[in-house]
Amino acid sequence: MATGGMVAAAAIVAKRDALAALRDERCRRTLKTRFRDRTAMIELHYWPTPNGHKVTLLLEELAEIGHALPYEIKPVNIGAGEQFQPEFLAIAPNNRMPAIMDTAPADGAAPVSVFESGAILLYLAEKTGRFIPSDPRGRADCLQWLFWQMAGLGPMTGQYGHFNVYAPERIPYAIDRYTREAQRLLGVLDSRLHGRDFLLGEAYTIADMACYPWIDPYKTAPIDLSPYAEVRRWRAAIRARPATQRAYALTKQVNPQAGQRLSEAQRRILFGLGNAP
Ligand SMILES: N[C@@H](CCC(=O)N[C@@H](CS)C(=O)NCC(=O)O)C(=O)O
Repeated sequence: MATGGMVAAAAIVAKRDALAALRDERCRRTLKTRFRDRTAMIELHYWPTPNGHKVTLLLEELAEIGHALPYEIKPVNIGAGEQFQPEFLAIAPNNRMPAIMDTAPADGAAPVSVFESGAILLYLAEKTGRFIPSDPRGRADCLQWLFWQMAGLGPMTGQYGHFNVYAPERIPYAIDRYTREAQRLLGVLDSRLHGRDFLLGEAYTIADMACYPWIDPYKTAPIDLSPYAEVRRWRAAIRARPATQRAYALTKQVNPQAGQRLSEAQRRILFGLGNAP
């Protein structure tokens, strides 16, 4: 009887210790999360794709010049349909990443969320006063190239990639159309870069950061860059920047499968073929 009582008491003690350990572990995790959240000013909802890279290019450049905006990556696995989750849609109603949440906006009020990569670049450049000219002429120049990328280079090269890499059948008209359009835009960029280090001249700006990831982004359908010597020179200069190296190094950390062929399930999710969650 006495032995039975001791066994029961020992079981109670063991259970109590286990519960205490669990509580400690929960507390430790909560503190860790809180600590992380408190130091990260920008939550970056991101997946390593050309539009995602634009934002990490800027955040890493800011760190490089001593104006770091501490950021925390919240992965949005677009191949798994995470862009359709209600919490993400609440800040990015277009169900596309990237998006950011600025938890320390300049006015000290509630956090600010921004979607669309161009708007994010502009928001962060204005917040820090870096990588965008402050004079009205320079600013207009920067904005026209930023918008050119958002409305032209990005979408046209994206369609080039879609019809060359992802389309289930070969559609010569679409391939021709977007190849010619991508080439035309590369020609425009090449002319602009003639006699200039970067799009605006000597200064590297968010306009360059928006364009860079969209120069020949498809390894399995490379665009022939040989006619565009200025683009190649400019691209090599950006690629060599330490911030660029760090931004692109995030690719495999966030998505170890980056660069692999899409599965059928991923294609259905990404191309709106009816299986989005
Ligand atoms: N114009 C948007 C485009 C963003 C975009 O297309 N993001 C892609 C990845 S590069 C995406 O989230 N795709 C998810 C989907 O297609 O469902 C921007 O520049 O932010």
